[in-house]
Amino acid sequence: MMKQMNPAPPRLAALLISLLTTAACAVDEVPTPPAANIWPDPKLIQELERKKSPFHFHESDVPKYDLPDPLKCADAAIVTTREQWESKRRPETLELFRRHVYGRSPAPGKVTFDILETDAKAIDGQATRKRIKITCTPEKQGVDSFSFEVNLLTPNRAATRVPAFILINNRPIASADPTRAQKNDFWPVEQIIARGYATAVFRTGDVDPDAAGDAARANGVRAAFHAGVEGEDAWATLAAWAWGASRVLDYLQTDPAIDAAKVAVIGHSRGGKTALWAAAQDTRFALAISNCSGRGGASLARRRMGETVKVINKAFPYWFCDNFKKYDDKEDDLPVDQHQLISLIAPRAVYVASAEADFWADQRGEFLALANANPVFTLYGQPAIKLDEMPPLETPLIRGTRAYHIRRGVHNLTLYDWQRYMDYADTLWPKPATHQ
Ligand code: GTR
Repeated sequence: MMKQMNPAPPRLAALLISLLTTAACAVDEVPTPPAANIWPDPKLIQELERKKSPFHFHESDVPKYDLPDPLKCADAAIVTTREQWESKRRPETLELFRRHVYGRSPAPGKVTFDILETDAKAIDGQATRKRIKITCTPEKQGVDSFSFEVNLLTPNRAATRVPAFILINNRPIASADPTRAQKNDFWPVEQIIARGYATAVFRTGDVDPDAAGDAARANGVRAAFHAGVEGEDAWATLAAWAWGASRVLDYLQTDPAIDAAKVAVIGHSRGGKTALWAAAQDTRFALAISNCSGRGGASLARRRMGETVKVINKAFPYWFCDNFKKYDDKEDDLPVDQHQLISLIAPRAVYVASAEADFWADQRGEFLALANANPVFTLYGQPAIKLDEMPPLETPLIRGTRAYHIRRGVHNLTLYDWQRYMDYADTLWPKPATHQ
């Protein structure tokens, strides 16, 4: 187990930051973040107290916990090189997440694409929109194939292949409408295209219904692809959606407008959990973006803040594999925690973001999972993130291939978030000279 440094409680941290920054100002005149930017605002805590919120939101409620060491192998050997990580502990870690958390996904079988519609003058002529049907046929003969649709918008002014963001849309079509009849900052396509990126979107429910029960399951990909993936570690809905994101990437690899080595997978909340699991398994994703993903996403389960394992398993019993239910109220028994999920993405890029008032998702737990992935990222020469350097509001922390911000406001995916993600992508993937 890794020694878990206890981050300073928020008010103490605020005081320390203000003392330290005051001292720094006296010497260097370094501008300090206004006190109002320090998270959490005590008023938010008071509001939760007033409402008698039944979940834990005080830092003092976090139990003492030890995180599994991401570099420690099943035979107790400690990984010291990238090669050992990639050949030994990374596969072991993936297997633990498959077996205990998200379940085991099947191979996609034969994957084919049909362009159902092309509009070369989308968004006032700024973009080309394609609607594509993706069909996957299991290897086993006599089994039904499964199809779902994705929409892709690419900038018309691009002179070369462009990077793309795949949005996993867990909300109604109005939140991410490819026709742009309805506009919503959940998917600000106009801005994405204006900044020279392509973007694809698919709806989670088209891959696997976001509902419990056999009737729902019968309408999803898990009905067609069940052979070899049954039992307590069979794939569940989040894994099915992640599998869908990989199929979208299969298509993007064939599209001449896309630079498939520069594809980000992004999701909000349940979509954010999915984005992380997709990128953990599928190393073709160059960047994973977890927006307010919370429990089962970026936040550390062992902190038991906000939504706990038991609560999420009760509310959404079909999101995780059956084995995950064994950890209700037993977070310390989990053989992995979410810093290891983020470690699986190393050295590729991961951006984790939280919202100021989203205590249910455990904002600090999200930051700490990112920071506690240090041992694996540093194996690749990436800089470390200190456990006590959670940044002030709307002050992104960029550390090599990891980034984090906490935005003002509530649980949502907003234009502010997208702007920061694109700013970060700009640094990862500088625009070629030919690109206007
Ligand atoms: C919440 C749930 C979270 C999160 C979110 C969402 O109700 O408790 O785990 O996934 O929904 O997807 O909107």
